[in-house]
Amino acid sequence: MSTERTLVLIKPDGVERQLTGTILARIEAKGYRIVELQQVRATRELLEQHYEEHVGKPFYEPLVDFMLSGPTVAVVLEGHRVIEGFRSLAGTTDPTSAAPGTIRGDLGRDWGEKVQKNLVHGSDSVESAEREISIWF
Ligand code: DAT
Ligand code: MG
Repeated sequence: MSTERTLVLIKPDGVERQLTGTILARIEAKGYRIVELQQVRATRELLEQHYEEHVGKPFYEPLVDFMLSGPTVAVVLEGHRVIEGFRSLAGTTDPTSAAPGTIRGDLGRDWGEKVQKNLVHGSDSVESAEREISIWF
């Protein structure tokens, strides 16, 4: 039984740069099913729950301010090993070193600011996925 669900966010940089369709097309082309999708304005409270593991880190406040800067598209995906699979499609956290062929590697921009504008979020485990889906939906 390896059909999983994961939470994907298209972050404000992705929405602002009108890459929502491009990113969703890559996800669908891989064969993952979109089971929920909504564009939302996150609140500070929601982000504090979502990023609870990062509260107190030096990049936390700039990260939250960035996530408050515009709408986010929240998506629930379903598919075979989709948690690992989406993170593989997304590429590593830092867009400068993310591999070509990945969303972050091909499209992400690190402007040298405090927060990397790395376009997407993907849950990193079954437990995080369940927790994050319940926060956003
Ligand atoms: P990921 O989004 O790849 O799961 P993460 O959970 O470690 O990465 O961090 C969450 C977000 O915080 C990440 O997408 C961008 C930002 N971030 C992480 N590490 C950072 C750092 N060292 N400097 C600036 N921003 C960082
Ligand atoms: Mg993470």
